[in-house]
This record gives sequence, C-alpha cells and structure tokens, in this order.
Amino acid sequence: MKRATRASGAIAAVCLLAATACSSDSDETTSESASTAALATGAEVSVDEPTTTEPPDTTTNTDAPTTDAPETEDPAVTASSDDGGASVSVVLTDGDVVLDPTSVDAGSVEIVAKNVGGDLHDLLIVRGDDPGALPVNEDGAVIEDDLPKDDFIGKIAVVEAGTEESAWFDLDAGSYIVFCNIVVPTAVPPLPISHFKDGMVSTFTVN
Ligand SMILES: [Cu+2]
Repeated sequence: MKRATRASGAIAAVCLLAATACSSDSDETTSESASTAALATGAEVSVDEPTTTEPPDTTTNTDAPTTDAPETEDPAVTASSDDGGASVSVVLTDGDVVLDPTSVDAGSVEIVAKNVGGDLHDLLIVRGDDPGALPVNEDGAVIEDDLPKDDFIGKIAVVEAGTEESAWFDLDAGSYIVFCNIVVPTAVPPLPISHFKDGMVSTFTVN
C-alpha cells in the first residue's frame, strides 16, 4: 500500500513538473503528449526510489508559480504616482510660468507642466536661484550646453498648447530655476522672441 501511495505521489509530482514545464509551451498538442510520457516514466522510477517521498513536497512548493499573480501589479506608471513624492504644478501661459507649490521636500518630484497658452512651450529645470545668472545667447535664450553639467536637471521637451505633460525628477535640497527656452524666429527684425527673455521663468526650492 505504501508503495502505491508513494508511487501516486510521485506521479503527481511528475505531473506537476510536466505541467509546469509544459505551461511554458504554447503548443497544446506537444504538452499533452509530453505529460503522458512523463507520467509513464515517472511511475516506474518512483517505485524504485523510496526517497521520492520528499519530492512531492518540493513540487508542491514549485507548484506555487501562482506567485506569478503578484507580478501582475507592476505598472511602472502607478508606482511612480504612488511613491509618495511631491508634485509641482507648473502652469505655462504665453509669457509666464506659475508654480504651485513653490517649495517641496527633497526626493522624487513630479513636475506637471500644463500649457494653458496658445503657443508651444517646453520646460527646463536647472539648479540655481538667479535666472539672470544663466548663460544666454544673443537671442536671449539660455545656452543649455553652457550650463554646468550638475546644474542641468532635465526638461520636458514639448508641451503643446492646451496639453499637459509630466515627468519625475530626483531633486536634492536647493534652489531651482524652471523656464521655457523656446525661441520663435521672426520674419522681420527685431530679434527672434525668446520665451525665457520674455519672462517665462520661475524658481522654487527643495527642502
Ligand atoms: Cu515658451
């Protein structure tokens, strides 16, 4: 009787193994014949080896691939918005950048840029507290390449009129300058219009 029990246990184990192995097999026909084959072989082998009493337990654990379920809740997006980081609303008008709040805690900070104007804007984040100290070209636009590498945090490259774009940035404590660096060429002089020069800049602090 014992043997019979062991054998069936072992068969169950083999079946489970076969099922597991086959589950990764997309071809149903193949998996059926494979498990049948394993079943037959498994019965013989297990009767000869008393030690096969243990494998079933192991197999039961292995059977826990049901732990695949938790994996389904891995939406990166949800993780970001749920990570407890601060969020700063940045409203872009044609000529101004309005932040709320203007002070957040250090860490992962979500910058939500909302373009309520009629023009295309972008949004750059640079470490610093004095917009007037940023390097600018003859058009009045900030020269991104001339910014100290560590000072350039990042940017939201395009925020179309009437749309909202957001991104997460890792911010240490300090002061930051947020601005639009779009330059609109003009057909006739005077010079092209720099949104930065026109006042699309603001600052905020990270504590
Ligand atoms: Cu702009």
